[in-house]
Amino acid sequence: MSFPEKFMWGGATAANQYEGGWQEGGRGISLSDVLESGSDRFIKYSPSYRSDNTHFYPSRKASDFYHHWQEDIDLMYEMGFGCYRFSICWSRIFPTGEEAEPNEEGMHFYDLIIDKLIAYHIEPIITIEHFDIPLHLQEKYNGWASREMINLYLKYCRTLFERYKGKVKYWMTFNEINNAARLPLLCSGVYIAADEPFYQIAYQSAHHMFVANSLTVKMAHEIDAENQVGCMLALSTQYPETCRPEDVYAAYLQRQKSLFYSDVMLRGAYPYYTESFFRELNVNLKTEDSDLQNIAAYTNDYLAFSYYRTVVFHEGYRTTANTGGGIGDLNPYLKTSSLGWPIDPIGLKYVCRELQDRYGKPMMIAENGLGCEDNLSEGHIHDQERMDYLHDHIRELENAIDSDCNVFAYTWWGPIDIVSAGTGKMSKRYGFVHVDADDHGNGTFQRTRKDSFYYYQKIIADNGLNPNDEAAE
Ligand code: BGP
Repeated sequence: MSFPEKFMWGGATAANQYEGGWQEGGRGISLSDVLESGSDRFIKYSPSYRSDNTHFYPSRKASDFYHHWQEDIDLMYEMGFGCYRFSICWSRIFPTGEEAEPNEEGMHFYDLIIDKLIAYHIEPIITIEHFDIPLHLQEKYNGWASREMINLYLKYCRTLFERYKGKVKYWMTFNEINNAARLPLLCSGVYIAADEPFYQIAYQSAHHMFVANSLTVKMAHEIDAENQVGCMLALSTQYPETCRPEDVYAAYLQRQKSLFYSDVMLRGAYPYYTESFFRELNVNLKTEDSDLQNIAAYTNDYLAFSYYRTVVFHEGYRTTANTGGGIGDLNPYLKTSSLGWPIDPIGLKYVCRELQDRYGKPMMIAENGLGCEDNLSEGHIHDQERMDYLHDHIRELENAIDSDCNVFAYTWWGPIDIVSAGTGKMSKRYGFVHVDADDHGNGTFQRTRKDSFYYYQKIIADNGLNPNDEAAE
């Protein structure tokens, strides 16, 4: 068996890490434009950002897709992409988020991209919000902490659904929504001061996002019955560190904290464990009458998730919010990448089966990839580490599909080098295509195909791994 004939191979990017052009085409300032590169990236933004030339704000230039989109889509086509997942920058459409009418120049930019993808038979898959709210909405409302965000988001969604009706079918509401109570500034545009009730604010924000998600599904289906709206979560998993029942139980509870989000959005209700979970965290949700009805009535059509690495978890492990680090320790049975991330292809199969069991909905691997530093030698990049990672994950994905997991698409993260969300640096590269830019945004931005470019091209052409081709073994 293996990959179905219509399986969609492609890549995924996010505007805030790839697009650049931060002050062009009438675009408003986005929260991501004021997040510095460096260790404080997730917890604060510089109040002096408007005049600050001493810090580097990686999103502002990113990979300059804004000026390279034609060339980049040509490269995607050359690799054989059947789909491309990308996000729209909200502040390019509504510069502050509060305008009545969209910014036509911003819309036009995405029109061109979508039309070119369609001309190449590359299915556009749009993330409506990927770590990227208009800065104004952060400053005025503290992002999703405020209920006001729901209507502003729905106005933005309506604009997209109406404009791209008949052109775009696949949508995702929020990137990695289950980071809302881990990285609230990045995920939901919410700043929580040290003396504020962290979980109360974070989960209240998540509730607003759940309501917005359900109403977005409703709206998308009303505008075009063909629309498919996914939810998107980070679902790399944690194993128990030992077989001590205490550790096994702790790892299970930790997993529930993530699956909580998909339980709400795919099963249409807060799960049974919500009450005890919220009691423990002192969370009291404020809801309106119709919220739970909408959540029940409008569940997502598919589950998209990112999968990078797995870690181990033990009783008493303290997860710290806002750090962006992995949640758990290294697994001694796994090798790590050159940048220290554990590599666990079997975990991908495990997670696919777990999620198939739990939800039985179509699934998409929305992000998978290896970030490492590349060496350019005489114009070539021999990125064997990346090819090995790709090969091993595709092999296990194939196994999952062979055992009837319903996965319909795979989009490699950052197929053309982009800025890392975690580090804010360019030197952590995921691409099959190198972008000549350094950690300070200097460079020619020239694109160069790496060895992995041809390797992925072959995987796509063969619709999976060719058993006779052991190149990356
Ligand atoms: C996911 C995000 C992406 C991304 C990726 C890789 O959490 O959705 O935006 O960048 O992780 O992480 P990093 O860039 O930190 O290596």
